[in-house]
Amino acid sequence: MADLNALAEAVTRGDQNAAVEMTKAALAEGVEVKKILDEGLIGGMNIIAERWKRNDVYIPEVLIAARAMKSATELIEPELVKAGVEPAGKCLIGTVQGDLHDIGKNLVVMMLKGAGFNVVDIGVDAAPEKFIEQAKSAKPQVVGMSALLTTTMPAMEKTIKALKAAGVKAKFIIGGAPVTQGYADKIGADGYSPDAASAIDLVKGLVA
Ligand code: B1M
Repeated sequence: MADLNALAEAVTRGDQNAAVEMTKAALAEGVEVKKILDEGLIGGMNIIAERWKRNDVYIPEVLIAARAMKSATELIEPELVKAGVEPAGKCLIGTVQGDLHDIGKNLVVMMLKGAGFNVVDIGVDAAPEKFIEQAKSAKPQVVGMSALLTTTMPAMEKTIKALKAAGVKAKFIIGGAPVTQGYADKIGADGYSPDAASAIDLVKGLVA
């Protein structure tokens, strides 16, 4: 019988082959796809997120866990669509204009996907106009901005102002090494998180 705890364990170990094989077996046994996703795959990513917050694991372990989760999720995506399983929420994320750093942003995207969110990633060096255009078509509940340079932090304020002026109804969150809660408050962001694992809690709180 399918063991979803073992699947979660395989994800936390970053064991891509085991995660894929166990997901295939669970599907073949007729286990509900939402159960495979929630208890097996998201379950595993939740464990790794908690370990990362406690500094029990580091970025490479998170990346390989996310890779295992991604491969297994690809198998169940068509079934999820058929079953009409709703994502936990929708987010749009990009690195702001002038900034090419995307390692942290990509981690945030992976962790959110791991937590069951539908994420639209608009890449790096994203101008306010790009955020507006993509937000208008994707209609996310949360728009996230990443910046790694002190010189590109002001682009976050510019982007939030432009999104608000364009009438985009979403919560705006920011992050990146030089960013602080004080800066988020100053520029009118709805939230800030210091790392990708706590970004999940932040986004969950904002969409609740
Ligand atoms: Co750049 N770089 N870099 N760089 N780079 C830094 C940021 C720097 C601190 C290095 C230094 O001087 N000590 C410095 C910035 C100084 C400053 O502004 N105060 C710097 C500089 C100056 C530059 C250039 C200007 C260098 C040059 O050309 N003269 C140039 C700028 C290019 C540009 O963007 N226009 C540049 C270029 C590059 C590379 C292209 C070579 C490369 C980026 C590759 C890539 O991202 N694909 C690079 C790298 C790798 C770094 C360092 C070494 C590492 C950054 C990183 O990936 N960290 C960095 C020095 C350092 O940090 N030690 C440095 C790991 C990552 C997981 O952490 O991104 O902080 P981080 O993300 C965290 C959190 O911040 C948070 O969650 C993540 C995971 O926990 N988070 C969010 C991030 N975004 C979030 C969004 C959220 C929530 C949380 O909600 C939306």
